[in-house]
Order: sequence, then structure tokens, then C-alpha cells
Amino acid sequence: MISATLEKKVDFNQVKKERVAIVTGPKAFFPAVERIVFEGPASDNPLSFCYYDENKIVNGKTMKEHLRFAVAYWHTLCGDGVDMFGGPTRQWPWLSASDPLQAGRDKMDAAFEFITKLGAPFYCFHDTDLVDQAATVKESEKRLQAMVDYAKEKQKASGVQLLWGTANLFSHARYMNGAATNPEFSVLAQAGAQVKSALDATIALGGKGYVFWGGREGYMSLLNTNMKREVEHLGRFLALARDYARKNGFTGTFYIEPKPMEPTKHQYDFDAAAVLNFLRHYDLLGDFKLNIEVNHATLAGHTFQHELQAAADAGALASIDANRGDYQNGWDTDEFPMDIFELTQAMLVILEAGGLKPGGINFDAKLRRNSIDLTDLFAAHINGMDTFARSLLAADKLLQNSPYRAWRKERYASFDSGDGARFEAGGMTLESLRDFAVQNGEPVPKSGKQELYEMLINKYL
Ligand code: XUL
Ligand code: CO
Repeated sequence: MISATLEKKVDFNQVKKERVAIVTGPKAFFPAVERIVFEGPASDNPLSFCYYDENKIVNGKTMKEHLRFAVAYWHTLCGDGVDMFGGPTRQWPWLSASDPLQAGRDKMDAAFEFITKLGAPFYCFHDTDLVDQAATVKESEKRLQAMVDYAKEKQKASGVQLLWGTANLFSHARYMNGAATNPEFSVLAQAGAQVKSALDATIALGGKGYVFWGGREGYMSLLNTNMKREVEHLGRFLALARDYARKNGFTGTFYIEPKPMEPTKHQYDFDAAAVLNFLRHYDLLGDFKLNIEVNHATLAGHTFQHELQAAADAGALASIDANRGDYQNGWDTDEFPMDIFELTQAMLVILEAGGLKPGGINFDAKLRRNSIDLTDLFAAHINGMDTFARSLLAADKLLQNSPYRAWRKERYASFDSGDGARFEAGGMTLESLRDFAVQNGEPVPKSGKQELYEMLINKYL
């Protein structure tokens, strides 16, 4: 097993100030692509940034520090285009080895070459993205340990860091009835073994965070489900994971990533409000924060901004999974983000909440099934990064130069003094509210001015 002492020798938390260094494996997988650089909005080179200028200072921090981009191993390295109606459409050259460890190393060579050519400072993985699981717990632990050793070298050579790790507790058939919420204890124990090993990996690689996305932690039918018992098991399971990680030197943040459904009919981590209630109930809010995903928010019937705000108001907004859904259907389509109007509104919430830290922006997004060129992977990420950079610039200007903040403050001005302020401070009773209403008479109607706010946002894009 990976020991905490071994971890302490390698200080991956030393953030390299300079750009990540390009790191290729024995052979380059993207020989036609050079380092992607900022060329400005006038550039017509699709393999360059028009807006993401990592060293540009925006309100006292570089763009790189604000945005903390991460590449998601599962979509970017493992996604082969398979869908419910058909097999793979892409034969990425790093996915061909039959030996699992060789396949893991090839994938990691491709991962670091891609990440460093793109210039993203972070990456994220599930245990099973790094290497296929074996038939036994012990063999799976050994395989993951081997990949961790390889990743350590790559991180050191490049300066790329691990934003978060996680365990895939939803793909294997044993988890068809859930993992930590499985009605069968022996399955829950398997999930425990897997989380222990994924935590060891995350700690050894200096991960800033560890994510729990409850893929099958929910139900398909309430008829066969004891919801109360299952949710209690989840609370206890997360506490055990937290205790183990803390005991072994993990100083990062745990995240829960809310999602209402898919793959189960109903997931317990439905949305930010449900997760916050759960974390409070099980006394986990000190260690756990939220990782908000765009397409999960819209699946829950919310906007992305709503979920960000709900998390931020509880002091629990720390990281996001960037993608977007499709307005014409209700699935988790995980498309790359590209809507500046929407993301500017999201960045307003993020900036007002003090930014994303220790988390970042993880591209939990996949190429469309019919995008099959290596350069499509770059185009997708470059456009996503540029979209966030533009949104950051617009949101920062809105907050610094526009009347946006003042307008919202003014809307609540009646609570800033007099009886309104007394009410907020807890100094009024229902009777005194009544007396005020009698004396004041019918309130003068005030416009919500939504259209004016929308106009203001558009002006700054
Ligand atoms: C699934 C999803 C996951 C989590 C990590 O919808 O978002 O990829 O981000 O398990
Ligand atoms: Co996600």
C-alpha cells in the first residue's frame, strides 16, 4: 500500500509558477500539435487561444489562478464514441494495448502530452480511468499503485497537478443496486476497498480534492427500497472515508457532486439543497463541499447559476464540472461549454463567492460521437477555455465597472435602516410588523427590472 510517509517525500504542492512543461511518452501521440499559446482575438489559428491568456491579471489574480482548468481523464482519454446505439467510432492510438498496465501507461503518456500541450494546470481521474480493475481487490490495488508511481514521475516532470481523484462505483455490475447504499453489505465493503485505494492514490499524488459522485446511490423503485437505511449507510460510509483520509495525511477537500437522476431513476444527491441538508445532518459540512456540474443542475430543473448560488450561500462552493446540456432534450449530454451569456452569469456568482479554491474548472465534457480527429480534442478544450476566459473578463468588468452590484443592493435598501434593519437583526415581532403595516399603508410597487439587468449583462459580453 501507498504509505503516508512516502507521500510526504514528494512535495507536489509546490506550484510551479511557469507554464507546465510539455511531457511526451516514448512516442508522441499528437505530433502535429505544438504547445497551444495565446494569440489574441484576431488570430485565425484554431489551435491557439483568443482569450485565455494564463498570465493576464484580472482583479489581482492571473487567469490561470482564477480558472484552474482541469482535463477529465474519463472523457478526454477514455471516450471512444460509444453510445447506447452503437460501438466505438474512435480508435485512439493510446487505447490499443491488451496488457492492462501497458494500456494504462500509454493512456497516461497521451494524457500528459495532451494536458501539457494544452497548458492546463490540473487533471482529474477515476481509479478505473487510470487502469482497468483486476479480478481481486489486492490485484486491483497493485495495478493502481503502479499507475500512481508512473503518474508521480509525469507530474514532477511537467508541473501538472491533480485537482481531484475519485473511485468509479457505478460501472461494475456488482454496483447495479448501488455502492455505499447497496442493500447487500458485501457490495458496500467492496466499495469501501475501492475508495480506500482511490484515496491512497489521491493522497500520494498530492490531490487537492476527492470527489464522491453518487452514480448509483439512489433507487430504481421505492417498492424494494428502504430509503432511510440506505441514506444512513451513505452518511456512515462518507464519514469512514473522511476519517481514513485525514488519518493518512489528506489535507484537501472532499466534494459531493449533486445529480438528480441517470443512471438511477432517483439519486439521493439530487441537487445542492438536498446535498447540503444531508451534509449538515451527518455533520460532514466541515470536510465536504460541493462540486457543481452544469448539466446536472439543468437535469434537476435548475439553472447552473442557481446551484452555484445555493452552494456559495452555504460557504460550500469549491469546484465545478464544466459542460452543457442540450436545450432540446433532457439527457446528460456533457457537451463542451460555449455559451458566454450563461457562463458570464455563472462567473458573477463564482467571483462574488471569492473564486474556486481548492477546486477548479474540470471539463467533464465529451466530444460528439462523430468527432473523430485528434485535433477535435484540442478544439473542444480550447473553445471551452476561451469561453470561460471571456466570461471571466465580462463578469469582472460587470462587478468592477457597472451598476450591477449597486442595483441589487438598492433593491434591498429598505432592510438597511429603520424597522427593516430591526427585522433582520431579530428585533421585531409579528405584532410589530402588523403595526408597521398599519402605519405605512399599501406599499408603493417597485419594478424588478429584469430586462434592464439582462441588457446590462449583454453590454459587457
Ligand atoms: C457523471 C459525472 C461523473 C463525475 C465523476 O454524470 O459527472 O463523471 O463527475 O464521477
Ligand atoms: Co461530473
